[in-house]
Amino acid sequence: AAYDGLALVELDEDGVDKAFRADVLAGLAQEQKAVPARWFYDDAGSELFEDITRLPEYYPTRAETEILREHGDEFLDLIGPGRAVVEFGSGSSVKTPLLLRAIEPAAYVPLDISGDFLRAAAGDLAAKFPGLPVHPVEADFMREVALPDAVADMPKLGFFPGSTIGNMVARTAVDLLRSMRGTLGAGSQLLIGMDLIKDPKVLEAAYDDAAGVTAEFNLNLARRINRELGGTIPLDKLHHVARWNDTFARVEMHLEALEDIAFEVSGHRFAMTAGETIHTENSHKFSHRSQHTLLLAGGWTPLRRWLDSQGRFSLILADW
Ligand code: AVJ
Repeated sequence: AAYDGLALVELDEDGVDKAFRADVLAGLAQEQKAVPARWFYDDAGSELFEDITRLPEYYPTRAETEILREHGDEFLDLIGPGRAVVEFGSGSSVKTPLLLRAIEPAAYVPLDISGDFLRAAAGDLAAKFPGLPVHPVEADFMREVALPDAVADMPKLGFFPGSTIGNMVARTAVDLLRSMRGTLGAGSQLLIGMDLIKDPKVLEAAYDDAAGVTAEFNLNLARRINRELGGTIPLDKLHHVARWNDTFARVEMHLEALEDIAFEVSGHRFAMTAGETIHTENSHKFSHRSQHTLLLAGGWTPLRRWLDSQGRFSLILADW
């Protein structure tokens, strides 16, 4: 089952995102129903994710931001000035400036599949760093991307924060690391955020907060299916589940049917029995060793790891 993967937006005659419909129809037809996590992020979903990053239980954003704030001098020592920073994803308004301020880059190249997010983020950044050339590229970064000519001769630093790599199963994560290597080229470095394995209770709370924001985020996916794909999923009969899967070392999010239900999506009929779930997200967690193994399998040699003060999250610098 494909739980991840990206593609540029293509609409059909009715203005429906073709890839969204194809992913949902194929995913709901599987034995274990599943919808890829990338579909969480419509406008409402993106705002809910912003709310998640401020929850007391959701430590990754705060922990990674702390690392970026604390170690600027070492970033400058190990990365050096004059690199083109290529960010995989359109960038966070807090984390990206912390990195750019520390390392004195020669250019900033955000890559994102969503042109709207990309242009907004690039505009904000350019305003904060008036002298810095910003070259946004609208692209699917799961594949190798041709970077703008303007940065061709600059050494590159790839930046992939947030433990977004954790959304991918190992095979997809390795494919992505290898295409990043191709995109960035010889002599490049990669600065990547990776979350750590810890007490399953802490992990499950981070994905099932007391205020119910993550539950809303998860249910918003079903709401989006109903709105954009003419769905009749009964939202009040689904409930949010976050559970640690020790075999795969990941937190899984599911939408679980509270009773037997039947519904339609785009004219196709589906049924769920009580207790059956739609698998909506994987968030893989790592040991120090498994981080190295994954990076090495993707063609990257780890140079240095930083942890936050509570040892919950890591940022790793690797080179070609
Ligand atoms: C944005 C993929 C890093 O997996 O922690 C947060 C998304 N999902 N709460 C994560 C998410 C539920 C997040 N990433």
